[in-house]
Amino acid sequence: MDRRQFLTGSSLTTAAMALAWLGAGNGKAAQVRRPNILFAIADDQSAAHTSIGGDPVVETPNFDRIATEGVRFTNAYCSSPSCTPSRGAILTGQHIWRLGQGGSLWSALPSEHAVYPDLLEAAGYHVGFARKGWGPGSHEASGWPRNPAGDRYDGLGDFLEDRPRDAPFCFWFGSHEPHRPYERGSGVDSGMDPGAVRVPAMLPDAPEVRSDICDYLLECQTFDRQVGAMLDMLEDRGELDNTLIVMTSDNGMPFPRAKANLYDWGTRMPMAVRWGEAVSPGRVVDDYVDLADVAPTFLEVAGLEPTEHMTARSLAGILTGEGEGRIDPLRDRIYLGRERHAWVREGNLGYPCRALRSDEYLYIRNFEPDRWPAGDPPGYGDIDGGPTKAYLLEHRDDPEVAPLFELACAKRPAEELYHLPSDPDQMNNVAGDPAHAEARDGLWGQLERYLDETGDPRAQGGGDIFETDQYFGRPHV
Ligand SMILES: [Ca+2]
Repeated sequence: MDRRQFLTGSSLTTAAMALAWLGAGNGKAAQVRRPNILFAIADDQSAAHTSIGGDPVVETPNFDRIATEGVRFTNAYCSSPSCTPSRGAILTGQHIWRLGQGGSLWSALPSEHAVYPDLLEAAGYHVGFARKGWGPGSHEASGWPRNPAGDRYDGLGDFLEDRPRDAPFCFWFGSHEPHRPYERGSGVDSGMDPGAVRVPAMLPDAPEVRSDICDYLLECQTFDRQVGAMLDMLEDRGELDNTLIVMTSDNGMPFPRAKANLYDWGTRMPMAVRWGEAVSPGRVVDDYVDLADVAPTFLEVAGLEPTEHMTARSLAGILTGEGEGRIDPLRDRIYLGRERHAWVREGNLGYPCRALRSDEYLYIRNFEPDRWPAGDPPGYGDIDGGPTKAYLLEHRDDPEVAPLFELACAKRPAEELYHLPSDPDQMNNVAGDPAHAEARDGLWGQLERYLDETGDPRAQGGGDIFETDQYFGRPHV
C-alpha cells in the first residue's frame, strides 16, 4: 500500500470512527466535540528549566498556567536528543530506529511513514505549522510535498484565518528558542541573577558558564511568551477550552553532555498538557512518557486509531482520568536512541547508542565506542559552540575542569550504567562495578529484547544502514 492509498483508506473509515467514539458517552472526553490541537515545542529546552519545575531563575508563567490548569508530566523524554529524529518520532509515533535515515540529524524522512497531521487532515482537520516543523533536513528528498508537520504559516493567527468554517484544527508551533546562538550577556542584562543559577553537575561552575545559562534561560522565557500569546489568542476567540494544548521541547539544553546525549539533560523534557474541562487540573503525573506518544494521543482524541506501525502509546486515558503520580504500571521506563547528530566525524559517521531509563538506572549501550561521542577532536562539533563549550575546552587541563571535559568529550565504553538514586546527574559510570553487574546484564537483556521486538537494525546486525544517511546541512569537519 503506498502512501496515497493508505491515506485514502484511512479517510474512509475516519468519519464513522469519530462519530462512534464521540457518541460513546464514556468519560469526560467523550462529552466534548472533537478538540482542536495546539502542539508547542521549544528547540533545546531541558525539563528542569520551568518555574513550576523548581528552577530558581527562569520565569515561565505560561508553562505553569498550562500545568496548573492541566497535567504536568515529570518523566517525559524525547525519543532522541537531536532535532530531526526527535521531531520525526513525534510526527510518526515511532522510535527513531524504525525511521531509516529519519533517525539522523539533517536527513530525510522516508515518506512511507504516516504522520499524524496527514491522518488528521484526512479526517477533516485543518492542519499547519509555523517556524520549525520537522527538520532540519530535506522533506523533498524523500518525496514529501510539504513539511511533514503540515502546511506552513507565519503563526497561529494566519493559520486560523485560513481555517475552513467549523473544521477543528491541529497546529504545530515550533519555536526557534532556546536554540543557539545567544546574545552574550543578555540574560544577566535582563535582570537575572547569575549567582542564583543552578549549574548542572556536568558543567564547570564559572562566571562565563553562569552567564551563558542565563542567556539560555532568557530564550526559554521567550518561548514561554510566544505560547502565552497563543493562549490569549485562543481565549479571545473562545477556543481555549476546546483545544488540547501540549507544551514541550524537542531535546535538551545546548551544553556539553546535554543535547545530543542520552543523559537526562539531553533527553528529559518539560511537558504540560491542558484540555479545558476534559482534564482535571493541577495533576502531576510521573509515568514515563515518550514524546512520540503525542501522535496516537492526537489521533485518539480525534476519534482515530493509531496506525499499525506506531510504537508509541496514547496518553488520552491518563489525560482524562483522575490519577496522579504513577498511574500506568507499564509506564515505568523509557527507551531512547541516537544515531548521527551533526557531520562532525570523518566519513560523516554517527555515534549510535540506545538506552533504557527507569527510576533506578540509566543503562546506555554505545555501539561504536571507538568513535568520539562529541565528534572528532579538536572540534567536538556535536557540542554547540558558545561560552560554556569555549570555557570547557580552554580550561580542560585545570584540575577541576579536566574530569568534566573527559565526561563530555572523551571516548566512552560500550556500556554505561548510572545508579540514579545515588547519582542523579549521571556522572559516575558503574557498569564495571561488580555490585551492579547483575542489574547491568539484566538491563542489557531487556533493552536488546525491546530493540529486537521493535525492529531496530542495530539489534539485528543491520546497523550499517544508518552509516550512509544523507546530510543536507553543512559539514563541521
Ligand atoms: Ca532541538
